[in-house]
Amino acid sequence: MAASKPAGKSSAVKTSKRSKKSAPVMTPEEELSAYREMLMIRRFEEKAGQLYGMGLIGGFCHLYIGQEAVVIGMQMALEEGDQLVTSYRDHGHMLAAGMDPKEIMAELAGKQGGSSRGKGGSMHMFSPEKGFYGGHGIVGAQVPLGAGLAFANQYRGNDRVSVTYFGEGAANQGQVYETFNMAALWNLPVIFVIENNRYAMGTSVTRAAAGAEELFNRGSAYGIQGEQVNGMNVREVREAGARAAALCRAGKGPYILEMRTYRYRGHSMSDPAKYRTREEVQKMRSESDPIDQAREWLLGSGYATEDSLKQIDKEIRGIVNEAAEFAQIDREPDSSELYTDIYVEETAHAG
Ligand SMILES: Cc1ncc(C[n+]2csc(CCOP(=O)(O)OP(=O)(O)O)c2C)c(N)n1
Repeated sequence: MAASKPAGKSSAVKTSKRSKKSAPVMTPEEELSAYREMLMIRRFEEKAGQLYGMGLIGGFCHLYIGQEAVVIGMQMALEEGDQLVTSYRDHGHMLAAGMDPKEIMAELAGKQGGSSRGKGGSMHMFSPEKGFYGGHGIVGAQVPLGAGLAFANQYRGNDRVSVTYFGEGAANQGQVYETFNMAALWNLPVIFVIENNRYAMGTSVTRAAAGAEELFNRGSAYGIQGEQVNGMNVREVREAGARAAALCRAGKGPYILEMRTYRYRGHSMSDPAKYRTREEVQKMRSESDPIDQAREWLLGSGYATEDSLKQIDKEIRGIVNEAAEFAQIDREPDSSELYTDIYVEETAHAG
């Protein structure tokens, strides 16, 4: 753990690596629910990858496979009315927030039943009613937005917490530090979740980030506490998330959680991934997979059987297949939609 000097208003800024703590507890129901939700993201993303390969999804598409425990653990730590905002690697966050898989898949395929009526695609979906504020393609741009949500909550005097997700690559962006400054100055109830999946597009974190081993410590100059979390373990994520949310609700925000995680697939759909070995990916999959860990716990403790887990998988595949079918048969947006929901000069389409 790096020694961090007291800074700003905090008399003692505590930053730490907590991954080695004793295993946090979840009830069997919670464990089963976490398993189901993570599997939903995994199967959804696998299907999205297939549809992309078939040419049914165009443009950018960034899959979340491998990182499922982060958003599910965090979501389990939140309460109704809390909010989240993230980058373009956003399908898992939308599912975790409770958005309809059909709407998400249809949006990926550019269809009118999509959540942005087929005009936003993978990186631009929103659902304020579910607390999901996007889906942003500009690296780091969602970070000030997340602090803005927190400011609004504080201003309104409600008890809400906003969770702002960004990658370890985005953690090098200047606007992140402007945001840290304001968030700390005003004690905003925001949790900054750095999803450290080790690679920003094609660059390893160790090549691009100074102090790559301790990104949780990046807020210490502003007096922001942080900790490192095993982001491959949904229990540890949930426990850390609950701790961070409680601090924020007690007026002691902001807080940084650095989730150590891993993406199994390429950065986007066309990525030769020459920056890492197949063996590295295989090792993570076989030794740290978040869904396998939950599965083993459920089987080992007798709260599930091979058959009951197969049944869950079958149900989830059914939901995902239905979403994929809908995305294929639904219509493209009408051409009259070209000029709705966008900023456009009135004369731009005349004549
Ligand atoms: C301001 C800006 N610069 C560059 C890009 C191109 N770009 C898209 S994703 C990405 C890597 C970001 O990596 P990270 O923040 O670690 O997130 P991850 O993709 O690993 O989830 C880059 C450089 C962009 N979209 N926006």
